Amino acid sequence: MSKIKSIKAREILASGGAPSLEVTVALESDKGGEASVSYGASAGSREATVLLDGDKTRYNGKGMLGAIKNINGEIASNLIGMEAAEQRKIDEKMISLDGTENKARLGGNAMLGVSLAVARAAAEEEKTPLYRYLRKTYGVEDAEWRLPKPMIVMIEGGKHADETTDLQEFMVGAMGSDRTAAENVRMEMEIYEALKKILKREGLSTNVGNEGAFAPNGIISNEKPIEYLVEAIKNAGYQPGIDAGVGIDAAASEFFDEKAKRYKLKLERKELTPEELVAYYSQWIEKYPFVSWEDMLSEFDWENWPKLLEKIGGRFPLIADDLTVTNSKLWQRAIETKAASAILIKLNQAGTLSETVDCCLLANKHNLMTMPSHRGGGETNDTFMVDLAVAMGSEYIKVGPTRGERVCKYNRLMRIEEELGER
Ligand code: 2PG
Ligand code: MG
Repeated sequence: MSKIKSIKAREILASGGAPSLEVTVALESDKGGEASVSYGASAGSREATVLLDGDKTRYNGKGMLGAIKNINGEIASNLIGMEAAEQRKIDEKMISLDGTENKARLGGNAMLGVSLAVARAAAEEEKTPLYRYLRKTYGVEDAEWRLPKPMIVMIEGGKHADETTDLQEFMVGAMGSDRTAAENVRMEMEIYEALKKILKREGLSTNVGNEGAFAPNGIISNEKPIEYLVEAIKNAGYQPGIDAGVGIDAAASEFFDEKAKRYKLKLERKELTPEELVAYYSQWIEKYPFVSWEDMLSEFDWENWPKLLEKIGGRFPLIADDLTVTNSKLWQRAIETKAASAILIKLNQAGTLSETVDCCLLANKHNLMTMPSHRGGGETNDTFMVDLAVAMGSEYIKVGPTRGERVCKYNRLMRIEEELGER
C-alpha cells in the first residue's frame, strides 16, 4: 500500500483534434500511473458532464483548462495522502466534493482522469497487470476468465460522418468461442478488407470517418450496409451467423424529434412514429444474422424500448447506451422495465471507475451482456476500457477498425491474451 503523493493534469489532443486531458498520479513509493479521458460526439443527455472552458479564443471553447485546474487544485489537495488502493473511497470522495448529480462542478472528465490514473498507480504499486488489479479490487478475482470478442464498427454514419446513413454504426461482431482473441481480430480485419472491395465495386468511397470505419456518401438506404456486411463476411471466407454477425447502433436519439414524437430518417425521406420505427426494424430481425442492436430508439422513448425487445424475443441482445449512460440507477430501471437486455459501458459517461464497475456488476448479477466501448468524437490512446472488459468478463468490446487510437485497443487485448496464456 502506498499513499498518493501528487496529482498533475495537462491538456492533450484527442482524436478529433480538440483537447482532452491526461492525469499523472505519483505515490509516496515513487510508483505512479497515468490515464487520459475520451468523450463522445453523440453523447447521451444524462452523461457525466464534460467540463469545457467555453472560452471561444481557445480551441473554439473546447479547452479543458478549467477541469485541469480542478484536478491540480481542489481534487489534488483533497486526495493527496489517501491510500491509492482504496479506489472506492477515492471515487466517493470526489463524488461528494463535486456535490452535483451529473458531475457538473468539478467535471466528469476531471474526476475520471484522476480515478483511472489512481487505479493504474495502485496496480503498478502491486506489480500486477491492471486487469488483475481490477478483478481483485472489485471482488471478482474468482470469476472465470473470459476475453471479450471484437465488435468492430465497419461503416459509420449519423453524427459520425457527413451525408451518410441515419443509423450511426454498422458493425461486425465475432461469434462462437473457439477462436482466440487474436484470431477474432484477424477475421474481422479480413472482413474489413472484403468490405472495402465491395464498397469500391459499388462506386462508394472508402475514406474513413470519426471512428476509423468507412463513411461513404451515397448509400441508398439504412438497410444497404447490413447487406454489404453479410456479403463481406462471406467474401472473406466466413459464415454469417456462425463465425460473425452484424451489429447496429442506430444512436436514435440523434434523429428523434421529441416534441413531434417522430423519427426522421432523412436518407429515406421518412418520418416514423415509434411504432412504425419498431415495425421498420422488425422486418430485418429474421432476414439477417444479427449479434446485437443498440440505441435503436431514443433515450427519451423509454416506453417503446420494451416493445422492440419483445419483438427481438431473445434472438440477440438489445443494448442500451444513451438510454442508460453507464448509470446504475438508469440501468436498474432498464432491467426492471425490460427495456434493454445489455448495456454499453463508457467510463466517461459515469465519470468514475467505481460507478462504471457497478454497472458491470449489476449486469453480471442478472446475466446480461456488457460491452465496453470507445468514443466517437474524442478518443485517446488510453486502453483502460480493454482491461476493464477483461476484468469484468465482458462479451464484447466495441472499437473502430483503423486509426491509432482505435487499434491500440485491439493490440492491448492481444497482449493481454498472450500474458494470460503464459500464466
Ligand atoms: C456510441 C459511440 C461510440 P459517441 O454511440 O456508441 O461508437 O459514439 O462516442 O459519439 O457517443
Ligand atoms: Mg451508441
